[in-house]
Amino acid sequence: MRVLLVHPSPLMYSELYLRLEPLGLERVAAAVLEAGHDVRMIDLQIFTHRDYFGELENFKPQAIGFSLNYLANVPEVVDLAKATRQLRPDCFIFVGGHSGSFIAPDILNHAEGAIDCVVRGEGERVTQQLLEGLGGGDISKLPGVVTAHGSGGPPKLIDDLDRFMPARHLGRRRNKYFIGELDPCASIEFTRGCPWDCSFCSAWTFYGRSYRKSTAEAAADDMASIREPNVFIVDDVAFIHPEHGFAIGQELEKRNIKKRYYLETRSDVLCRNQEVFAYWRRLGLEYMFLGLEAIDEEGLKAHRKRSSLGINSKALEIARKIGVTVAINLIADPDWDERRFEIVREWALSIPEIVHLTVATPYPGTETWFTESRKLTTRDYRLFDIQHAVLPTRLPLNRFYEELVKTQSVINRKHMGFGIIKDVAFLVAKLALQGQTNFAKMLWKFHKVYNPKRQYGDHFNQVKYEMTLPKQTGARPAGDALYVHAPKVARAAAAAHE
Ligand code: B12
Ligand code: SF4
Repeated sequence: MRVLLVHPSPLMYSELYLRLEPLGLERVAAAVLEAGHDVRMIDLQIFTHRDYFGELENFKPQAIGFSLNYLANVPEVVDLAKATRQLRPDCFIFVGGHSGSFIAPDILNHAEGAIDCVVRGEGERVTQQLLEGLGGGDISKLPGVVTAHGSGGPPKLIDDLDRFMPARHLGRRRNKYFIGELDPCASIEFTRGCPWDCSFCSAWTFYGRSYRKSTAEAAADDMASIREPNVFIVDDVAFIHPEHGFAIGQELEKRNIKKRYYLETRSDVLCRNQEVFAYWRRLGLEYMFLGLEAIDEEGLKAHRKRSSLGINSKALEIARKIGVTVAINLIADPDWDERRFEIVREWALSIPEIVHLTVATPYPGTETWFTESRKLTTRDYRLFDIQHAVLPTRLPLNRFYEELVKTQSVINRKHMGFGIIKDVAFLVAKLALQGQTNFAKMLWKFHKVYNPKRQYGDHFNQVKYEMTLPKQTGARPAGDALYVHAPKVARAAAAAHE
């Protein structure tokens, strides 16, 4: 069967700091290839809608799978599915991915028949079964599959993370993937899931709070297949188990692999396992993303971060000692006033690290979707990108964005002092000589992307598809209602009954 897999367009954040390969889609593509199908992939972060329709003409796919990791992409994917249905009425159209998994019935409703099913959870194995089922089976009985006529119950986790290595060769114009000055940059996955349970995050609810690892050999083989000199490690929290990080590193050394790396981790993990991060520094670790989220104990508690200010500052000291550049994330609450923004600016200017602000956003899959007592001010999916305020702001909305953008640009300017500009100019020139211009373009785009008028104006766009409002109960929902993949206890009980 001819199968086309599609990643939707970039959101605001990716217009600026990064653009990364669709690793989830590449894993699903590997599984579809293994099942013997003819597969193509198109990434609309790089290609246009026109290219997509061109692909429909040329390739004439019999099945099309859209990746919906981000809520803000829902309207785009639903509209593309509707247009595709008009052009190719017999084509089987399905959707999968992180956010899609939490709102499957809503997606089917919006699509009015243009989407045949939503695949919840990990897509590799079930997509193989789905395509096989199109030959005559009842696909609505497959675990994780939701159709307008019924659902096959909760999805199953794949047994082996090593089995479906990303089909990177299906990606075109890979030189467009970058993160900051790591240009070009590939992505890799060593582990899946997160054992913590922060109230604003859906990484743990998606994977049923499980945490799985690939073998060190498979991780190193995957790395060896990457051509790019830079690699972003997509794990939610890198090196929770230090022995795993050491084992992968040793395999890389055996294969003489040298690259520059960017990873994400937690402060307490960095403090606890500093040796493994120091070791990776020697292997080429350059940048680290730390979600500190708040600069006061009250905020850390509200996000259920299970960390403390003491641990956060110790983590920053360790990163400085090791020599890794840290990008910090803080969550800006819509309730912030001018004074609060001022405090954050002062704090951010007092430390050498890069600080990013995201806006507190309850979304399906998070606990705050149910517990947040403030009413959402919008039902527009496109605003649920953690760069817009979807809860009532204490300041007038336009003032909130002015403060947000001012804070972000003041912080960014600190990294643009004269000495640094010289270094940046050197880097831009060096990359340009290698034909890489993503980083250079990013530097000039800040004011176009982070523009308070643009962000405020986004609230007045016509809304075609409205989100279903949460049943705000003030409490975490009972049982497994919060999860896509059932947590271990429930999985064990289900297996005992099988
Ligand atoms: C890497 C990553 C990114 C990369 C994205 C690279 C890319 N182009 O895909 C970057 C750094 C660019 C990024 C950016 C953002 N991200 Co992000 N990101 C992640 C992260 C950490 C890992 C994703 C990943 O690659 N996992 C590994 C692969 C193998 O898994 P996967 O993609 O989930 O794919 C599996 C399934 O979802 C499914 N699947 C996926 N696609 C498809 C398609 C079909 C057809 C099928 C059947 C199945 C299927 O099968 C795959 C294999 O099992 C996740 C957290 C997480 N744990 O998922 C957050 C996450 C997805 N991101 C999140 C957010 C909020 C963002 C931003 C909006 C942040 C911001 N500050 O603005 C931006 C916007 C991105 C954009 N679209 O432009 C949220 C999602 C929130 C939401 N509900 O919308 C997450 C869940 C983080 C969180 N803790 O809340 N992100
Ligand atoms: S914010 Fe990080 S540590 Fe907390 S649950 Fe999400 S991925 Fe895990």
